[in-house]
Amino acid sequence: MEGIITSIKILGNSKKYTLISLKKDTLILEEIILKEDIPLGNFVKIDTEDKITESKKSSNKVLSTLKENINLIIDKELDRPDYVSDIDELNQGIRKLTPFMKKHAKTFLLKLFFGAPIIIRYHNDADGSTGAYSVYLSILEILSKFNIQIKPNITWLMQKNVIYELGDAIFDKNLENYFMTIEKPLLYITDFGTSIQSNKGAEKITETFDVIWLDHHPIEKGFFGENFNGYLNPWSLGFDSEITAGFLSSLFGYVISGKISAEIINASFIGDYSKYADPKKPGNDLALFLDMATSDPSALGSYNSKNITPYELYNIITDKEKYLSFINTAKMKMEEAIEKAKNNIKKYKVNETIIYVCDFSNVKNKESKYPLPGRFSSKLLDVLMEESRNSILILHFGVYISFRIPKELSEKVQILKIIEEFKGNSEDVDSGGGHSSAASIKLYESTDKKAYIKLIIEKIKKQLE
Ligand SMILES: [Mn+2]
Repeated sequence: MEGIITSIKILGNSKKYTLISLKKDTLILEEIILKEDIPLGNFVKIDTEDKITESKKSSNKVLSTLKENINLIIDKELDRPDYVSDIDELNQGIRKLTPFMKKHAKTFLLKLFFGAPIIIRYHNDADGSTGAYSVYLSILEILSKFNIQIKPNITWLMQKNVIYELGDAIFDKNLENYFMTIEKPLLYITDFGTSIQSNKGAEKITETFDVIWLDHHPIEKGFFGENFNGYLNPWSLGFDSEITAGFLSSLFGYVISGKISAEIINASFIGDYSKYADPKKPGNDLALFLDMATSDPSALGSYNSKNITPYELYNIITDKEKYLSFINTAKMKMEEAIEKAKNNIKKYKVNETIIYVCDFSNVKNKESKYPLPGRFSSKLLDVLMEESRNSILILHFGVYISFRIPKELSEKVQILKIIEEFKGNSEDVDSGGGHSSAASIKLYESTDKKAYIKLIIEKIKKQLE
């Protein structure tokens, strides 16, 4: 094998080298693990017995020509017609998003081919994980298209909270200790972090990483991410949270590889309570499965109880029998929880509207992490709405209060406005946000939660009157 070394990964006392070469217009990527030290950027020839037969420094000219040529190959690959959704309204969004996606996809592919470390962080719910999963599938597709056998340097991290904290940035930057690469490392974030509380982390990571950040939460004033190149949010383009992160990442995956799955997109819409969700189309089971998988990775046999990677998901989803049995378990657990909630719920009536208040600790099965309150509250509201369309749900657990408001009421009941008002009073409220139909607020331990819920109900009542 021969090529230019674009990435060196340190593995104890040996190193993994990524070699790039171009034969005519064909991109060839190879990797080799050696004990020898070879400088980054060198052109090397290695014989069949893994002996280095030639090693010489590449001039800057050679390196920049290589990059140019690979960019040409990428441009050619990305030159495909825009994705067309069968949901008409979405196509406007797709048209506006696609040019940005193309720019980011180009960055992503260059990093991928050059063996730069890539960290992919996704929120631990059905939406965030559909995002990670679709990016994963598009990587598989593009590698197979180019007939590339090497394992890319990608780290998949599921994000439990909704903030990209300084600690996360420090953790990510630590990766630099294990790599020497021509291309800067890349952080890809989806479905979380659009908050001023992510500012410190975002500032820190952009010192040495390129960042692609696809989110759909309303943008907080003063959010640092808004300033940088790789940040993309439908809100900045005149759209809103109905375009989910799972959809954004699926579209990103399409731009990269030409492949996209309507089922994955629908699962993200269902998972995030988007108006584009269609319960009659495929996606329900996947949303349910991903929701359980991300709430409780150990239930799936994941070696890490805090993380589930897309390749673990892939292994289950493509094993029909296993996949079905997990779906059945998830359905059973969800139904159990719904029944418990129905027997443990308080009702407040305002004209035609019923405000339901549910204490999640009365519902939660102590042995199982699934269901998590977020998805559960969406499901519970669906069930409650079978009785009356005019239903609002407040579900609380620990220091969190979460809200589910049906679309038809979300103009009248402006929950984000109420949350913003409370956030002004920082003595009681730690953080809060979401979108018009699904939002939550985090109180401090010391805050009197019961009194706060009462206050919130009063505010909602006022908006309803
Ligand atoms: Mn989301």
